[in-house]
Amino acid sequence: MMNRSYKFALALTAWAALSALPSQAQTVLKIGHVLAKGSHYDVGANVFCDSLDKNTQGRYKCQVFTGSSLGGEREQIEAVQIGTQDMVITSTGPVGNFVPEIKVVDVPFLFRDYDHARKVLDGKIGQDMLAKFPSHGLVALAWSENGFRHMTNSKRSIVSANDAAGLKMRTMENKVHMEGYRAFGIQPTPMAFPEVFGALQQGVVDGQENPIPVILASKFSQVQKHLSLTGHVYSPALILTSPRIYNKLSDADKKAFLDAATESVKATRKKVNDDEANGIAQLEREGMTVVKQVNGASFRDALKTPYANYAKEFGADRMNAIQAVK
Ligand code: EAX
Repeated sequence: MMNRSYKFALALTAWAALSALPSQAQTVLKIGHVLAKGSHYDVGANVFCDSLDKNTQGRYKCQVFTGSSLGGEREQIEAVQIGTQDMVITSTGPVGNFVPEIKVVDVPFLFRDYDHARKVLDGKIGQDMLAKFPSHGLVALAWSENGFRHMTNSKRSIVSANDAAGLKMRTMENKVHMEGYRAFGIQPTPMAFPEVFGALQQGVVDGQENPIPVILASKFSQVQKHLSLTGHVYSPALILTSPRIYNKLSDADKKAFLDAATESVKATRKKVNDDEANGIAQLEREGMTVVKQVNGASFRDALKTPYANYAKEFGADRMNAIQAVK
């Protein structure tokens, strides 16, 4: 039978041994995006966090801030740059204002389809662009995905480009998009994403353009009657952090971040595939009138002048190299 003092000595020894163990330093990363819980960005953010937690044995965890709670995409990118936010999953919409070298990806009709876009971005062309971020105070862990953008509006069905003419459409703060949309006869109104639902609801703008996953997650069917599957732009997304965080990581932890980003992108792309397959029927059930076959040639033909300008700005060779990827 152990006497009391022996038990106390035993407990004291155990406590001393345990407290000598290296404490598991834990970092909780603040990651934000502008879409609703359950959206393709949110699926990607949570898969990133779960994978990172597992890959680092709990040393790195995340707190996900959804629904523009940390502001619009431009604001969140700025916050990552200055260090008040650790990560953001964002479309490339405002990114060209921070990293001009990637603006070419926003050219309308540059990408043929999802397979083409994913091959370009995951290949040398896309990976070389990611290498441009650190000199602009950002680290791009991977290309993620927003999707092919389609037009919605409250006025009329859009079949050809001239049906869009005269409509006041919200656009992202993206000059490449705006130049192309002007050529369709649209009045582009650049606006941060958090303001879009309200602007549509109050009729400040007639319409907007976004991928099916965004239209679904943002419940635009409540404020927009018409959807036209124009697919006029492929909208990449990015998983961004800052050199302040990334450069202090060990090689093993850098790999853990990159592997978590790879898992995140797989999950986001799967959610985009699912939303593309099921979302249009859902939006019809929610009351939207959907034009499934648009006159794509009318939109492409309208882009002759912008394309000459894009070639001047980005280099015809660079654009041809992207389009040559099979
Ligand atoms: O990134 O601003 C936009 O229209 C974006 O597509 C949306 O915020 C998702």
